[in-house]
Amino acid sequence: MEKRASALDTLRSLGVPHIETELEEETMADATSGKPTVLVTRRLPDAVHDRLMRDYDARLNPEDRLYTKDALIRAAEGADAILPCHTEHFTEEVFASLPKSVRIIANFSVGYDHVDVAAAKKHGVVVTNTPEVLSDATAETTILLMLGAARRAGEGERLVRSGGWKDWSPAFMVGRAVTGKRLGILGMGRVGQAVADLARAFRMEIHYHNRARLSPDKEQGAVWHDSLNDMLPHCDFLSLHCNVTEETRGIMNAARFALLPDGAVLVNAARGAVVDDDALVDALESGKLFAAGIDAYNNEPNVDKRLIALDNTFLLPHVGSANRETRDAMGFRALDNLDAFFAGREPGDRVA
Ligand code: 8YV
Repeated sequence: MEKRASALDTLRSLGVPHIETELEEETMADATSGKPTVLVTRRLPDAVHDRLMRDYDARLNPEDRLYTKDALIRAAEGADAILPCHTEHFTEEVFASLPKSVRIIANFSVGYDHVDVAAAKKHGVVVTNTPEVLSDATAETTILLMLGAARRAGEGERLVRSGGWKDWSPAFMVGRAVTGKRLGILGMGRVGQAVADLARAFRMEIHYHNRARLSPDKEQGAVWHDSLNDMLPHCDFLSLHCNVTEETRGIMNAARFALLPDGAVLVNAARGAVVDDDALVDALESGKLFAAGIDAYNNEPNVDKRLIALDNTFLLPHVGSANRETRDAMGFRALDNLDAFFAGREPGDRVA
């Protein structure tokens, strides 16, 4: 009991948020057991939570509030690991201030552009991600965005809900066909390939740009372009699935939108950072793009107001992987990585 009180006092004095909540019991565990302590930044799916609580001493965030940088650093005091999402940013500055006790960051995400990998290496912190398990979910979302943008689903939904739907005619709310059109995929990794699989059901002609050409069994007849600029004129639909790197940041700029056929549709379920928003808005306003379906934005969750104001955008709130099965699998994958690390093995999904 004494130990419990002093641990709570320590955490309070460090300014760790949520300490007055029902989580005191769980927060306490790390002061009393020999299990590794994991700071979990966001609320996890129930099944993942249960496994976490069984195997680790967890510091949780029951209110699921976004940590500020300073609160995150304070909350990590004495923790052995952090299990964050893409909502927390691990910059050089954060790594420099993180307690030395933190030896691994096991992300609950496949994307890790929120982590400065070079800084992690410099500070000797291992970083893992959760590949594979969310490819199908993200591909489903991509098809949803493609159809939603092409068939004006957002506009139609808003019209019905607002009570503004008054009439019907053959000219009413006409969109673009998806079936049989050309789909360009930028980044033909696991998600890009899963999107191509689904798009084949729409008899789409698949083009892709990737650093390396895929083997014929993976390519399945898709047309490889060794340069993005060469691919763009062939894209009635362009879907982005590349990682954010110095090379791909803002890769869809004004010059590249200009290379698309008139009336093309852009889909982004990857990261906002690969698109230059000014160029995107211009292309949507001018009609160069018929529409855009977007799930990932610059400066999330503060979506560019110009994208919100446009009728020809179909917008989702970064829900690419948001189904129960996938979120469970992502959490288990993050825990597998922690388990391996604390058992002295190499985590399967190590990226730094
Ligand atoms: C995740 C994603 O849900 O895994 C990713 O990279 O973009 C999403 O689908 C999210 O990032 C969880 O942190």
